[in-house]
Amino acid sequence: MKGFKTTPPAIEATAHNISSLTQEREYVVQLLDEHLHELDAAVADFDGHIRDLSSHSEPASRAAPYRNTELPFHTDAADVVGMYVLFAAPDGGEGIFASVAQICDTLASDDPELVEVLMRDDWPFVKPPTGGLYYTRSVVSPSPVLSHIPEAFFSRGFLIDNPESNSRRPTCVPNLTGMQAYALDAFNFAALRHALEIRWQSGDMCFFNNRRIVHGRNAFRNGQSEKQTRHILRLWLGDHQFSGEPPPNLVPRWKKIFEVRTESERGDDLWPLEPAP
Ligand SMILES: O=C(O)CCC(=O)C(=O)O
Ligand SMILES: [Fe+2]
Repeated sequence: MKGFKTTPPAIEATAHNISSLTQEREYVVQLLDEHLHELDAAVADFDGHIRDLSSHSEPASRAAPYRNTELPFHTDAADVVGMYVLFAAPDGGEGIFASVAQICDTLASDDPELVEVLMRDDWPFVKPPTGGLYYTRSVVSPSPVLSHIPEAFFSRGFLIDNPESNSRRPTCVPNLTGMQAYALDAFNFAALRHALEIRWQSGDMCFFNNRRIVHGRNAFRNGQSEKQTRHILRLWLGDHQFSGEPPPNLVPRWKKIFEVRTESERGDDLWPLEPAP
């Protein structure tokens, strides 16, 4: 397996295809089978090793993806996300996916105010991309390239205090209003109603439009052997041509992640091949 920080053309083309295809259709989840092992090297180009590391040091401080607990619906920081399932869990760990447009349609027919609340620029997110304690922006925004299509950009950890996290929400940061908390719950329940659940098998690959699909996973239990230890490689891919810029507040974060680096800047920069303990 190679670990150089480059994005091979095959993967760049995949990001492009997913973005362009999902202009037409609600969403596409592409699964490839385990015979495509020649793609191993390409997909290993990223440091997103998703594994339960809670038995390593300081288990209480592990961020949610690196535990074996449920991950509620959220988006990552990318236009397209790729996942390569090195090993699936013998028990649980299914991926769950739901279309943001379908969720918003459901909310709009239940109570149109919910969509308005989600689209208002007053949600208090911690960890601003440009520093400071918090900033405000919307949870759902209209696509900059397809104005009627809603896109989502959020994860609950940035909006709600989590007693299990090592970075607790500072007390001076505003909490969600009652209406925001209600809208976030309603979003989650609507997503569950439309969810596509994927029971991963080792060797599966999946690429999806991270701006138009929210994702999560069920809790899982690993088995005894390495092959029964759930391990997913996660890629974040940018595709400005089809997706356009994210909401203005997130542009600095996207730029930092997807800035084009010259060959010399890359140097012998390597992605870690093992999950960090
Ligand atoms: O473990 C999974 O299936 C997904 C992990 C995930 O969503 C993340 O790390 O952002
Ligand atoms: Fe994620």
